[in-house]
Amino acid sequence: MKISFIPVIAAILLLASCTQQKQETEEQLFEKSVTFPKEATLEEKAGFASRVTPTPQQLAWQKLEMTAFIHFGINTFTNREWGDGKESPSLFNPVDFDAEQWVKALQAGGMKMLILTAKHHDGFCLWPTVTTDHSVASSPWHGGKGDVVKEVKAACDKYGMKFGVYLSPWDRNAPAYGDSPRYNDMFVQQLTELLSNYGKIDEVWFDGACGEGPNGKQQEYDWEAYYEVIRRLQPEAVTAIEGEEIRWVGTESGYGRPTEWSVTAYAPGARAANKAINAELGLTAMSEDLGSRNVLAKAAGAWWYPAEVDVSIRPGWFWHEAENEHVKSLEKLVDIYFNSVGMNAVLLLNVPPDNRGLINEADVARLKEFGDWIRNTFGNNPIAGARSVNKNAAAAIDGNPGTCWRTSKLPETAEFRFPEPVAFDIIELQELIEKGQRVEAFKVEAFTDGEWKEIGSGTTIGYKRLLRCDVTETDKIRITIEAARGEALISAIGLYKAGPKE
Ligand code: FUL
Repeated sequence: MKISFIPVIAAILLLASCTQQKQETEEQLFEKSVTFPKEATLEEKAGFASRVTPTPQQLAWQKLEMTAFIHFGINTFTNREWGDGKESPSLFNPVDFDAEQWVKALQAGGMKMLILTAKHHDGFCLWPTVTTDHSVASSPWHGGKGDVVKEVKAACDKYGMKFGVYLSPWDRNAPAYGDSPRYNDMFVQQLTELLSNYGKIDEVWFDGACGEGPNGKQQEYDWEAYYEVIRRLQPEAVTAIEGEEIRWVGTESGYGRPTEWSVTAYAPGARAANKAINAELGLTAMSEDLGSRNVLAKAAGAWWYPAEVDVSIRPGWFWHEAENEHVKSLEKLVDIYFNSVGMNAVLLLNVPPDNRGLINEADVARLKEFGDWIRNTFGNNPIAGARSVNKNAAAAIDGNPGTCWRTSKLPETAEFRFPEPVAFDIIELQELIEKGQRVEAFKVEAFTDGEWKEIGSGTTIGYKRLLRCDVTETDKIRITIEAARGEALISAIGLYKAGPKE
C-alpha cells in the first residue's frame, strides 16, 4: 500500500498548531479585568477569573506588604477625630515638625510607603493651595510659609519611601461643597496641585466617608473627572477605596478575610456603572464573599481589585494625648500582621504624629519592636535547604519568586525533605499572582512521631498566606493543593519560627 505523506504531514502540522492555539487560549491573561462571554458556564467563568492579573502598579503595590497612614492636621490640635471645618487655621502650629523623624520611625517598623492626609473632612489643607485660605498658609507654622506635603515628600525621597496622598472628597469647610459643579472644579484643582507640584505620587486615597446625612449638603462627585486628572498627571499611581485599583477590605480593625480573593466580582471605584453592577449583585466592600464561585456564578465579569487593611496603631486616627497610653501592643500588631499581610492583603497602618509634629515616643518604640519582630521572624527560611521529592514542585523552593510549582491534576501533593529536622510555627505560601490567583483549598502536613499530621489548611493563598501552627519539628512536610481554578502556580514556600513578643 502506498501512503502519501503529504496529507499526513499536513494533518500533524494542523494538529500541532491547534494544540498550540488551545494552549495559547488557555494561557491568555487579562490585565485588570475580564468580561465573561454571555453564555459562559460557571466552570468557564472560574477559568476566566483565574487569568485576571494585576497591572504592574498593582503588583508593585502588593509587594510593598506594609504601608503607613499619617493622619495629621487641624484635628491634631483640637483633640477631635472629625473637625467641623470651623476651626481657625491659627491652631495649626507643630513647632518641632520633623518629617524625617516620621519616615525613619516608619521604616524601622517595616513600612514601605507613607500616605498623608493632605486634607481631611474638615477641609484644612496641609499645603498652600490656591483653592482656599483654609490651609497652612493661614497658620503661624513657619510664618505661613510652610508646606507639610512638600516636607514629607522630600523626606520620603531622601530615605527611599514611596509616597501617597489622602484627599477627602467630603469637605466641611469649602463653601462650594454641595454646589456640585463648583466644588468639583475646586476638588479637581486641589488634585491638580497635589499631583503636579510634588514629583511622583504612588497612591491616591479617596475616603468614602460623608457624615452629611439626608438633610445635609448633597454633593455629586465627578469621579470621571477626578480619575482623568490622576491618569493624566500620575499615570503610575494606584487609586484606593473610592479608587479603581485598591479595595477597602471592609473593616478598620486590622482583620481581613480568611478567604480573600484579589479577583472580585465586586466592581471597583465609584463610577456610576460599576456602582450599578455592585447594587445588582448585592455586594459592598464589607460583603463576606466577593470572589468565590458562588459570586462569580451571578457575575458578568471580574476585576483584579486587591484588599488593603487600614487600621490605626492607636484607638483614634488622629493623635490624642490621652491615647499615648493606648498604643497597640506588639502582640496585637503581630496578630494584625497575620490577619492582613498573611491573608493576601496590604497593611496600611496609621501612625498619627502628635501636636509637636513628631511621631510620639510611644509609637516610635512600638514601631521598632514590630519591625524587629518581623525581621527576626522572617529572616531565615530553612526550606532553602530542603529537597523536593516531586520534580515539578522544586521551583517553589528555589528562592526565585518568578518560578513556580505548576500543578497538573488536582489534588496534587508535593513533599519536601530536610537533611536535618527543622522547627517552625509559621507556614508561608505564595502564588505567582503575575499569572492570576487560583488556589481554592490547600493543606499542609508534617511527618512527626512516625505519621503524617495535618498542621494547617486554608482556602485562598493569593500573593501571600501565612498560617500559624504549634511548634513543629520534622524532617518532612507535604503540601496538597486540593482545589484551584485551573492549574495552581505556587511560587514560594516558607517555614519560620516566630520571635518572642515581649
Ligand atoms: C474614615 C474617616 O472618616 C476617618 O476619619 C479616617 O480618615 C479613616 C481612615 O477613614 O472613613
